[in-house]
Amino acid sequence: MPITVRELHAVEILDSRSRPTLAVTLISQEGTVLRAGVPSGASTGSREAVELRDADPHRFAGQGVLGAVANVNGEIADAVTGRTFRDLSELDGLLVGLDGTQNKSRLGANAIIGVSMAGARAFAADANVALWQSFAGTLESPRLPVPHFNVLNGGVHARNELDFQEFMIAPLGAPSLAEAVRAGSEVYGALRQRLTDRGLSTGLGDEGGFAPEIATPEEVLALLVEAIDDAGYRPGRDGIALAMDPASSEFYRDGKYHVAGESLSSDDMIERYADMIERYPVWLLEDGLAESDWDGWERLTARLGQQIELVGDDIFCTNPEIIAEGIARKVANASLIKVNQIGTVTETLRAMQVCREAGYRQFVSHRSGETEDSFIADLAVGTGCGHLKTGAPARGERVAKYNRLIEIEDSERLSYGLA
Ligand code: 2PG
Ligand code: MG
Repeated sequence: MPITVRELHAVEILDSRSRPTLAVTLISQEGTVLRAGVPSGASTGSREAVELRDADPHRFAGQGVLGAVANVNGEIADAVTGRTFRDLSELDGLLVGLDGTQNKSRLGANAIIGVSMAGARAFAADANVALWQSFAGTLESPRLPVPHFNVLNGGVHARNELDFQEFMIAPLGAPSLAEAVRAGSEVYGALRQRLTDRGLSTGLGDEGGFAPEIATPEEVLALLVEAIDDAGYRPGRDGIALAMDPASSEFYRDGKYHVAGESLSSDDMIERYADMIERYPVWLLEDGLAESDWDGWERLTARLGQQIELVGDDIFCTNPEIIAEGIARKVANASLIKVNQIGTVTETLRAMQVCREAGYRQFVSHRSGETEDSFIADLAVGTGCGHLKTGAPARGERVAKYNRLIEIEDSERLSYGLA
């Protein structure tokens, strides 16, 4: 059913890292009020849609978003108020056209994605279905995703010495979403205890995982296996598997990867990963190599692509064209999916479609800077993508998404898992 926009409004709010972001409110002709909170990344790909920041050193150290807010309340509101849209792609198409740039740098991807997310909610509300149901039929059948809990943080998301950014636990063998969340929480607790026993810090990184002073990724993987065991679960694909996002573009300099004091070539990194996979139940590796290291990615995929899921984040930027290029070059076998990385919900769904047609998996993701908006939980369920990462099983902005999944499971009879 078409919707008519009665009112559109944005305001500057705070994200989970205490940086400004946008909250967008769209009011439909019928008076339904729809809101969206805009996420924001720290380890960003260079080809991401551009987040507009004010660069005014007197406000929020230059991070303010009053310009983006003004674009929503001015130019975008003028273009959409009183207008009727057949579907979300028509609204998103108008936003992309209005911006007029390749990377949404004029009006700001943060402004545009907020309007697009609120718009998606307006179409769902108009059809009288839950948000996840409005995505049903676009890709796979709706399904509850395996949550990937980021329990140990390093890289640019933490102030410790660990170079790898994210270590996740994935309850692939859980019988239901609720049991998967329970497992995530119990292992998180067991890990806290292990760290305390060793006299290591239980301070948190940006996504709610612990950020202790541990130098090497192998030490972390060993610790996670112990914590899974402590909590009474089986480490492995039939129980709780491990996943990593080293976010390696962040420690790639002068053609080398700088890990724990060592300087490694792409091939050194590939062999290091091969060794980790051999010794620990790692089932998924995201951004194992840098966004500019396409040749390395080809070799990584040839070497490990049959054994584990290789997810492209910085290298693909949820961009359908770049993903298509990756598919042609046999780079990775899955793509991370972040709505603000491409800037509209319609283009996000297109990126997922490109993946699906090539047999690439889609891994829906939050950003390190988040709001309490749980949009991505519905996106992951409705598209049936099978797995999602949205931080630790702790901190309100992360837990909001996991709790939303629990609510959906409670109200619907959907299957859980990747298969
Ligand atoms: C990532 C993300 C989310 P950021 O690298 O996958 O975990 O981090 O939002 O900082 O890009
Ligand atoms: Mg990443």
